[in-house]
Amino acid sequence: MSFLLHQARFLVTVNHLRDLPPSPLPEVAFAGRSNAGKSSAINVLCNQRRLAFASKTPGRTQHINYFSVGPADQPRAHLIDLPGYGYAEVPASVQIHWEQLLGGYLQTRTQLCGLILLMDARRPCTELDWQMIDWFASTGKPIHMLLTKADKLTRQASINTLRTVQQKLAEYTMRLGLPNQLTVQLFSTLKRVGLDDAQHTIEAWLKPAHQT
Ligand SMILES: Nc1nc2c(ncn2[C@@H]2O[C@H](COP(=O)(O)OP(=O)(O)OP(=O)(O)O)[C@@H](O)[C@H]2O)c(=O)[nH]1
Ligand SMILES: [Mg+2]
Repeated sequence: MSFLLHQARFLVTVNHLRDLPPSPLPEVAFAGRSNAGKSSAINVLCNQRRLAFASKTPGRTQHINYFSVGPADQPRAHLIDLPGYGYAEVPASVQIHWEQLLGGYLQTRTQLCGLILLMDARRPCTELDWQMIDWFASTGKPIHMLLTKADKLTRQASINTLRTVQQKLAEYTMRLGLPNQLTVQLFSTLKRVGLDDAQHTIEAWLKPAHQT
């Protein structure tokens, strides 16, 4: 099942929308607050230690990083590590650049099949997370949320958080009359929670039927 993601390599770093690869291959992007665990999730889902650069320093990933998946001589798709948002100690000019890069990419990139939105399970659904949901849900494409670092919560607390977020998403889609395109699960790279479900979702999005 995870065969596709387990063949992955770095492709390119992009800092401007005009530099996005012209490739028509389908892509899945990973977004979330700075430090939410995007780079760590890409590494674990691709079964590699240092594919995407994970760091204790928030704001480490400041550009759009592309990874190719599938056989090296015949890549089948791209995974995208997006710059984290909500990092306070960043100059306003840099913050504005990030927002334009991120918003532009999410709303205009036709190759993008779906968004993986990572939120720390201890503080999910912040204002900026809702802004990402608003931007992307309007495209009609699916968002799958990972409640990361679930290992930091007790089992009961993580289940309660999952239910609360599910409820909020159901209310949101109903209020906006959207199809049921928002899903959520618990996730931990440390304890390897939810890897199969996340891989399955991504690979289902990347299947050829989704490339239209
Ligand atoms: N306990 C725990 N820590 C995690 C988990 N996933 C990531 N971390 C830690 O969280 C920190 C941030 O992880 P990154 O993957 O670099 O986060 P990011 O979202 O890529 O951050 P930016 O690139 O700054 O946007 C690192 O110290 C990771 O080791 C997890 O499942 N459990
Ligand atoms: Mg990162």
